Amino acid sequence: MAKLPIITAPDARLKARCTPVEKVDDEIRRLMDDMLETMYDAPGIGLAAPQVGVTKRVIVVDIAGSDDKPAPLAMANPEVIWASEEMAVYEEGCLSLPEHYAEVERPAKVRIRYIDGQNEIREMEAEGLLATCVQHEIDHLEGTLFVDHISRLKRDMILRKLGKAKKSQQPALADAG
Ligand code: K1U
Ligand code: ZN
Repeated sequence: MAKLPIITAPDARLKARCTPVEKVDDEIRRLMDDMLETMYDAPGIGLAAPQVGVTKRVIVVDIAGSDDKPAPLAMANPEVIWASEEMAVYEEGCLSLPEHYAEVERPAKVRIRYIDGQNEIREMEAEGLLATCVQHEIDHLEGTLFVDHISRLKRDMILRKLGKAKKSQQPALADAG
């Protein structure tokens, strides 16, 4: 397994619509394993392939706490096939928007269809933090970030701060590009 670098905003690669996986083969299983290692190391509770520069429809999630047994989920082509009318609000973070958080409202329960690591089609129902996290990760596959669900004023403020931070970390690269 390998730890992969996580892309931070602003970056065009985070705005891309990802392509479906045709089959979960060794290459995709390797990507899933690398993404899990990267997520645990960050640490985070989810990660989507575009965050590590891969525009494929692959996500990983594990909302187990540090004292609990790990409960990793790796999904290819995840899709929401049912969402509750009931909504829930969670304070969301994102490894691609480090140190920024905002409350986001999403369906409280969802049913997800996906392909697992053995190339089997599966369905699962999620609620609470798991439902929020899976929806957040599926959004990444469409090039949508949690800041796209909040006011334009707050979004622009967060992206401006991240842009400035990036420029000050890599002045030579930013000036050249
Ligand atoms: O997509 C990502 O960048 C991962 C993101 C997932 C997420 C968090 C909160 C609500 C919805 C989706 C994160 O994991 S941010 C880090 C985080 O939430 C966390 C880190 C350590 C312990 C517990 C949570
Ligand atoms: Zn995210």
